[in-house]
Amino acid sequence: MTARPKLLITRRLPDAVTKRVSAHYEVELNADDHVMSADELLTRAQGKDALLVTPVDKITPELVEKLPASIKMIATFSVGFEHINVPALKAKGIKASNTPDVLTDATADIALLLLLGAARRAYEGERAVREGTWKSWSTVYMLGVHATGKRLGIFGMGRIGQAVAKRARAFDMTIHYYNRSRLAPELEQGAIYHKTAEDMLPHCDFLSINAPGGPETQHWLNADRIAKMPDGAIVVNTARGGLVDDTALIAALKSGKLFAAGLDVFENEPNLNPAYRELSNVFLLPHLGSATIDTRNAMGFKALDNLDAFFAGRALIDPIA
Ligand code: 8YV
Repeated sequence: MTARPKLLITRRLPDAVTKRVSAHYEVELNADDHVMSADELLTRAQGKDALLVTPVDKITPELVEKLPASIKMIATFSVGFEHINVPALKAKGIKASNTPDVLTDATADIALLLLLGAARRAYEGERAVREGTWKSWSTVYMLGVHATGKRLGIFGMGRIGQAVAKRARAFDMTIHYYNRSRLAPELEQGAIYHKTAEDMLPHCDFLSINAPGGPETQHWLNADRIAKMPDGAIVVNTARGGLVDDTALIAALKSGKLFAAGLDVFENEPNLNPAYRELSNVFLLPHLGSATIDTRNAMGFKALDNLDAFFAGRALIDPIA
């Protein structure tokens, strides 16, 4: 029997995934699921053939430089891979994969939940009922923004953006989008393409952010861009916190320029800008985009499918390096 590949798994995996991986690999697990420092990761990577990481593990050029030569493959349990320095991996001949597709629906579902939750003041309403401050029905109590029939702008029309559009169509929303390249008509499905994001913003009663994170999109939604949106618009972010300039968004939520926001992701998670906690017109979730049992199992299995392919000498299914 050939030796089983040795794998360092940096965070706890769903049980079904741990069971499968343990049957085929010699695994080192992170028993208490803490976030490993770069030093710990490097120490525990000694003697391993591959790493299974998540976005909390920062695979920087410095870390890649110090990785033991035995590491040949890194699979990330995520679709986003801005935490992985791909050029550094390529330079060292290390392969890498991510987990696209399987989390598209779950993340788009959360975007709609945030869109509706922000528009209809779900957080304030929930709190009023729970805390007993709801005294009587009234024609003018806790009025929100009507979503059906409004215009939704999507920044980043990849798989998740398209799945958000599909759901928004059920609310008779008109879809506007900005993407690096225009989609084919069968994917566009009548959505209105804008050559620049700036052209799209005045049409956004709602804005859903669905573009990848990283230096190119850092603080994309800033004060200038918010100023281009209609007054009383609503922002939803299920992509990466770094796309939003928190100071600008918080100012717009405070001034009433924006009616509300729904956020599942934050810069420096979980240490979000504390001003968000003080605002009642922001609907906050702790990065739950892909957090369903089915989806997290599927993400784990996809990461393993890629590792299996690599160790069987086949091409990766979802290569990023
Ligand atoms: C995950 C995500 O919750 O896949 C991604 O890029 O942001 C989320 O779906 C998380 O990153 C799991 O590792």
